[in-house]
Amino acid sequence: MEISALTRSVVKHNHAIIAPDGYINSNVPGWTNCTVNVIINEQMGAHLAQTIITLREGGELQGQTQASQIFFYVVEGQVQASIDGQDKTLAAGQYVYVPVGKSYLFQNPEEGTQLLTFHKVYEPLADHETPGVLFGERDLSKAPVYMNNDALRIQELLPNELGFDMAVNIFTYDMGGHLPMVETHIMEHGLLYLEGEAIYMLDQHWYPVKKGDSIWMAPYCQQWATTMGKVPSVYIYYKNVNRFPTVI
Ligand code: UGY
Ligand code: MN
Repeated sequence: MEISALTRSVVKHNHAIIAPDGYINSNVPGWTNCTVNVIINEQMGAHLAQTIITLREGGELQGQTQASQIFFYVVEGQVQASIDGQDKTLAAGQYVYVPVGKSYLFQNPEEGTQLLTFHKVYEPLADHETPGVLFGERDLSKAPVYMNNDALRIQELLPNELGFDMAVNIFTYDMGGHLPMVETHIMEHGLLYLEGEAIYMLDQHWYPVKKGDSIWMAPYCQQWATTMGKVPSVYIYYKNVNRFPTVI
């Protein structure tokens, strides 16, 4: 019997695990016939936002990016996207990066289509072009081995160019895969588990996690993870990159 007073979700000053059992829906102007769950935003102390959107029949997301760029990833289902005049049907595993100041429309979804979004205020860099709209897809053949460990593969979904101030990667851990060290770093992460189960260590706390769970890691939140069970664990994650590290 499940007990409604228990959850795996936690919210701490420098990290959070958000499991779907605690979702409460938000209304977002321009996003209709859908449920929106705001997983991470600045109210937590974060410098990114992450949402998960589930579209019903007739669901639509219409808007214009302002100060923030938005990365949209199709977790399940399919939907038609029109981004700044470019039209494409996006299915599970496909994504579009929408830079600042561009219009977007997602419409005619399959019932139950789930989208993940990452939002970050764009920081322009002198002498480097603001990135354009970019479509792409998950592809394990484009995921090189990470730190000489055959059980770990990372696909970078955005180009490694200084014009970009955010990265979004897909990290696959085969059975037995674990981070080769405890990471301690300035970059922040937002993350969604796409497959499997794992144990995540955050700020010296240990958490069992699985497909559907999201994690926020503030800068310098110490992190380590290992896969668990008989199938690989896979997550998609955000990271801020490529900008001067201090205002001092
Ligand atoms: O890119 C990263 O910092 C990545 N290795 N961190 C993580 O997966 N928690
Ligand atoms: Mn990291």
